Amino acid sequence: MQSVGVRKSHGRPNASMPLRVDILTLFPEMFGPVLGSSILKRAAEKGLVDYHLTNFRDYATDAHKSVDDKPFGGGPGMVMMAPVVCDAVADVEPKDARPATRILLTPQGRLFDQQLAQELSRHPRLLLIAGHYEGFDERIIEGLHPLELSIGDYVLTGGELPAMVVVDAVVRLLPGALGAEEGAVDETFADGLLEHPQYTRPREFRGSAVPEVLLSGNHAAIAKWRLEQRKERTRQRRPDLWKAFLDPDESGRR
Ligand code: 9D3
Repeated sequence: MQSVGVRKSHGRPNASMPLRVDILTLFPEMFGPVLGSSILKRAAEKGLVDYHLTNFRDYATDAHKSVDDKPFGGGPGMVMMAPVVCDAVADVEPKDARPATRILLTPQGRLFDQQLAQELSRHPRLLLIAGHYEGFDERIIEGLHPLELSIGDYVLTGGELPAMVVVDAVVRLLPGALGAEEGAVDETFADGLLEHPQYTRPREFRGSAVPEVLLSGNHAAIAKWRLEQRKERTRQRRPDLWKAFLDPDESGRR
C-alpha cells in the first residue's frame, strides 16, 4: 500500500488517486462525445478521473434482452427492472475496492446544486444510474439505497443528460481540472451572487461602448463597479439568491 497524503481540502486521500466515475445506462454511446471533450477529457488525461461505462442491456437475462416492462397495476410507459439494475451494480462495484456513492437520476430526487457538487468532488467514487423510462422498480431503491438526484423541475427523456450534468459539475471541481486562471475562484454561486457583465474587444460594437471604468486601470474602482453590478443583477434576476445573500443563516448556503 502506498503512502497517502492527507489533503485538508479533499477527502480523497491522495490527489494522485483519480476519482472513479461509473455510469450505468442503456445509452453509453451518448456519453462518449461529452466525456471525450474539453475539460472532462483533459481531466482524465491528467489522471484526475477515470470514466467507466456499463450498458444495462448486458445484464438482461431473457431471450429478448429485456431491461424494462409494463408497470403492475397499469399506467403509461415502462419501468426499469430490478434484477437488471441490481445485477449490473453488483457486478460493477467489485471492479474497484473504493466504496461507491450510488446516485440514481430521477425527477423525484433531491435538487442537485453547487454545494452538492462540491461535496461529491471529495468522494473517491461515484456510481451514476441513468434510466430512460418512466421510472425504476421501487425495489431498486430499496436494495441500493442510492442518493436520488434531480437536476431541475422540467421533464427530460431520461437520466443520461442529468448524469452528464452531475459529472461535468463535479469533475471541473477536481484540483487541477481547470487552468490556474479559471480555477482561482469558483465564480457564480461560490458567494451566492451572479457574475458581473464581461467585455472584450472591440471597445465599441454597434454603437455600444465598453464601460469607461473597465478601461480606467483603477482596480479598486473596477472591483467596486463589478460588485455593484453583481448585486443589482442578483437582486433583479434571482430574488431567491438575493434573499440568501442578505440572510445567509436562513439559507444554509454559507
Ligand atoms: C409522468 C411522470 N413523469 C415524471 C415527471 C415520468 C417521467 C418522465 C421522464 C420519469 C422519468 C423521466 C425521465 N427523466 C429522468 O430520468 C430524469 C430527470 C428529469 O426528467 N428532469 C430533471 N432531472 C432528472 S434526473 C432524471
